[in-house]
Amino acid sequence: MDEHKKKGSSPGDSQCLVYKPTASVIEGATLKEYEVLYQRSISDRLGFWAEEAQKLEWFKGWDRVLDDSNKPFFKWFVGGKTNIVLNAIDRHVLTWRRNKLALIWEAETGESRTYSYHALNREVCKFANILKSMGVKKGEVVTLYLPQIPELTIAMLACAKIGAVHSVVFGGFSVEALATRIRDASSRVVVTADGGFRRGKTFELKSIVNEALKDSPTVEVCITVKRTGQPVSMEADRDFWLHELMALPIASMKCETEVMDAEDPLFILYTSGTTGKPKGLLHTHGGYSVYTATTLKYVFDLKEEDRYWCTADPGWITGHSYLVYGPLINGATQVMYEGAPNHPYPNRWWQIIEKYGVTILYTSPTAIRGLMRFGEQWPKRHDLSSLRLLGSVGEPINPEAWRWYHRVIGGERCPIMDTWWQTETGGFVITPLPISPLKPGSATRPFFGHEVAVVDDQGAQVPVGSEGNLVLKAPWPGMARTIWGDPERYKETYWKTYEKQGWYKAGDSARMDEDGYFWIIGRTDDVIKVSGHRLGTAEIESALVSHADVAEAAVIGVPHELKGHAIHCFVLLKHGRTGGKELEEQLKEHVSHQMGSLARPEKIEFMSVLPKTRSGKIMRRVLRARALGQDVGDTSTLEE
Ligand code: 7RM
Repeated sequence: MDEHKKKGSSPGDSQCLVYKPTASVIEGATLKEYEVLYQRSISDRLGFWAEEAQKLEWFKGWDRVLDDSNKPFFKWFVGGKTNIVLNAIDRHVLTWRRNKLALIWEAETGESRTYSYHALNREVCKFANILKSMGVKKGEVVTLYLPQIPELTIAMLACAKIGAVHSVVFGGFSVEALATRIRDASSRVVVTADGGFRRGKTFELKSIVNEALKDSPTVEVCITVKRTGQPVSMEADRDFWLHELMALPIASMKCETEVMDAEDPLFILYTSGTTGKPKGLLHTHGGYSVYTATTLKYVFDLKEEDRYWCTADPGWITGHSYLVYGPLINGATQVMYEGAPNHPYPNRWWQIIEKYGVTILYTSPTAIRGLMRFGEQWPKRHDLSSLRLLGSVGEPINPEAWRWYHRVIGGERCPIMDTWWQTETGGFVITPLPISPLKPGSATRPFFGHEVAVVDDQGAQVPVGSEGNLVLKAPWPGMARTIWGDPERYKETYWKTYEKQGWYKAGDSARMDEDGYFWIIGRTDDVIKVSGHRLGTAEIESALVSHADVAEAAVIGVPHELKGHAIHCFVLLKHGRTGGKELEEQLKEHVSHQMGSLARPEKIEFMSVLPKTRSGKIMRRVLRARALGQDVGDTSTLEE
């Protein structure tokens, strides 16, 4: 056994080895005093965060680090004035970093572009001036629906710069999902592209926007990026091509960064919850800047000379925090790639690492499992020796995938940062640091400033090794402040269960082992992680019910080897309709069209009755047990 692998313990994995950091990792790490700093961050939480916040630029310093007078609506750095763009761009272009590469973008097509901090600033200013010329005001929500191209990053920064609030809708979502989000945010302006490229084909965006806009009365302006050149229909006085606007004198390269209160909204990002419509989680300029910058710096030990690559799409929180804001605030050089990992061949990612000398790779278990399937020969053909750190996010990583990632991609020298966090947390919460001893499948221990526990429904700590609810005991700067337009729901969803204790309920179940390491099991609500994408059963169900033949539907997630979880649907047809192969296909197509192909059901079962409680709630637990061939459990509340 290698020196750095020691036998350890973990629930459910008797073969568990503990991977100690190699000498070179310890040597290179900025931070070696984890215990000391962690203890300090707990005993003087506000002092710790104030010290980190001081490393950033502020137009004006804060009066109070934390205002907790109106729990759970916490405020951070109260009285402080900043703008995330002040830290992500403005402060860099005043130094030598103006000529440093901020972004290296490559597309599946092989096309590539690079932006220095200076060039990024220029594009952001121009875009910001275009938004202003369209009448975009501070505090107004602009919806962005774009493929993974630099214009998405630029549009996000342009909104932030002028104090507008961006709402990015993942380009993989479709008509209904988009329309719901535009309506909830009451957006007046939408930014999109004609389409995008994936797996050698083009996909449509503008035509989906056009369809969604029929149901979105608030939208007055739609700006479109010409990406694929596919024909699209443009409406006079509403639709504008970005490149035409960029050529106008209004798109000047000079634009002042708006002075924002630390607590002013930066963005909303919709995410799925237990029931009903998706929740627009709100993040703010001050706390979110401090949190994303600090977590990324420590966890990935980010250095000036790194080439950092986060494979996430900016349409998800991982993209917001660790592809757009975190890396830019830290002045990093990063790679952004548009396309599938295995197109045209399964070596696409390994080729990019070699070509650009990537030093840090941050991706998802789904991607790793998918690439692992093609065998070691694909990564073996490339020189991956530039890599020094790896990351994983989105779902629990199974130990087998972890070991493959560690051995084949990381050459046994790169520690894996398995980062547990959520759209709601804004950034990492449970995560290793490069110097942490690692256990494959565990996100290890809480980040600085966090106290995390596994408790029962009453809030009592469960015994070591037992399953329970994951709670966060103290506020942190990156926390979502509210749900857009629905503060009650924010309170209800996250803070109600442990109101007495004042703890945040994460909605995950977990175990803690005797070393204080956390093992995430999965969601306790009706959220499904499909290939790391967060989907709600409710939205898929309403897509199904919008089909003319469907009376009722229930959706569950079942374990899937590659995707983590897959979508299974149980459908009750309207009187007189009969199910069959053809209708099953039709319904799958219907959900894809309404929601996006990521929500395409794996399986549809036609039922004559759905299990319900006497009060009429569908018992998904019963369906799940049935689908997995398990004991159905207590069904005393089940109606006949
Ligand atoms: C970052 C992100 C949040 C949910 C969360 C968990 C699951 C995320 C991990 C993980 C085990 C991880 N935001 N999750 N990271 N489970 N290990 N390292 O994914 O809002 O889209 O989803 O994802 O269930 O509650 S998210």
